[in-house]
Amino acid sequence: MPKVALITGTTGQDGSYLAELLLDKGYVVHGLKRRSSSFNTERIERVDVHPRHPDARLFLHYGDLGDMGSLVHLIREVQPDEVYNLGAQSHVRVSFDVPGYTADVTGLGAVRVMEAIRIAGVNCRVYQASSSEMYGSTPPPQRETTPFHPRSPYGCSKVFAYWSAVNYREAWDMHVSNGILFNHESPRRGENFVTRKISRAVARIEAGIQDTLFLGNLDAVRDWGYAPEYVEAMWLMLQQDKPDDYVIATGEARTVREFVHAAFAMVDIDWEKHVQIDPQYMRPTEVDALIGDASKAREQLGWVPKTGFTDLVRIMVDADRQLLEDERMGRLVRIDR
Ligand code: NAP
Ligand code: G4F
Repeated sequence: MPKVALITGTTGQDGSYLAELLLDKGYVVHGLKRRSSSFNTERIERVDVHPRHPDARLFLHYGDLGDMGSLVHLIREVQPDEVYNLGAQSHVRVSFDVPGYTADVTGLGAVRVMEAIRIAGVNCRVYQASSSEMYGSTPPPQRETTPFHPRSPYGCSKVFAYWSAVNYREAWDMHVSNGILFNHESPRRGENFVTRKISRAVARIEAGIQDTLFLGNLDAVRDWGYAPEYVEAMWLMLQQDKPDDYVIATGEARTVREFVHAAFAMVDIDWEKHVQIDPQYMRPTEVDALIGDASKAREQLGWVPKTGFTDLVRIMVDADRQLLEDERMGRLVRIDR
């Protein structure tokens, strides 16, 4: 019998790569998608065959992390072996505008998933998408034993979800693991996260359809990895006999300014002629530096990052140049089903 996985956040960057990875490994994959007034399944369209097709192994279900009933019904129905809780209001700046909503979906949502598993009485392994944002103002390098000091409603919500995951493991003997993932990017990254905002702007500026890129803090330091490699780490965590918590990171520190410089250099354009600072992108409290130490994941999971900073920037800029070209040629088709 193939293994059955349930992914919340399957329409997001990580959820889409994870669905592809698990399908490649022979899993049957169920994904939670929330109702939206416009299409939100674009990232998984390439692997999403019609559910009545005999080869179908990916099934999407309406539900919401704010709605306990939908989670209980779904878990009861699909009887998963593995649950990956990736769904979240995941934008740090936006979390200052919608703190209550972020706490509900990103924080309490994790509790709802774990409680729904208990109520449904399903014996499964759980991955909780924890974040380096939990370290906040604690200086780098950050590892599993580093104290948390979150600096945003998002970070606070993730700390709550992290400790809730630990508590479900200890109180109910559940196989729950936290992946403390540092920033990871890809051509599927949402367009309002800084790396994708930059790569998309570089393609548009090169094509002459945008002149200025407005950004916030260029001095922030991040440890940027390549998302498809990070979802492999999620899967590895759930293959361990014992649940545990792991930092996943490259250990390579770069500023936002360095990302801007590298991305514009790839199309031979002077970034200083096109980038302006807009205070609306500054955060009330910033996280100055996140640099991870993933030694535990290397030693216990055998996980190592493969894609370095320059290759990551190249992948993203190339993909956005190609996307723009496809859009201009009218090549993109949205599949309705
Ligand atoms: P993402 O692209 O923003 O995806 C978030 C997913 O959550 C989307 O599928 C979204 O649905 C879904 N979602 C939002 N609100 C929901 C709700 N109320 N009910 C159900 N689903 C909901 O995020 P990502 O980059 O893939 O990250 C995946 C997870 O890892 C998140 O929990 C994030 O906080 C965490 N994380 C990410 C990073 C990173 O660098 N990417 C690092 C550490 C931790 P829609 O498609 O409809 O919006
Ligand atoms: O790309 P960002 O929005 O990512 P941030 O805040 O680090 O959060 C991401 O990584 C976390 C892991 O540490 C995840 F948990 C979280 O879900 C998300 O995926 O911003 C990166 C840096 C920040 O310091 C921000 O202030 O870039 C700076 N920045 C400068 N200008 C900007 C901008 N960020 C955005 N989004 N937009 C700007 O114009």
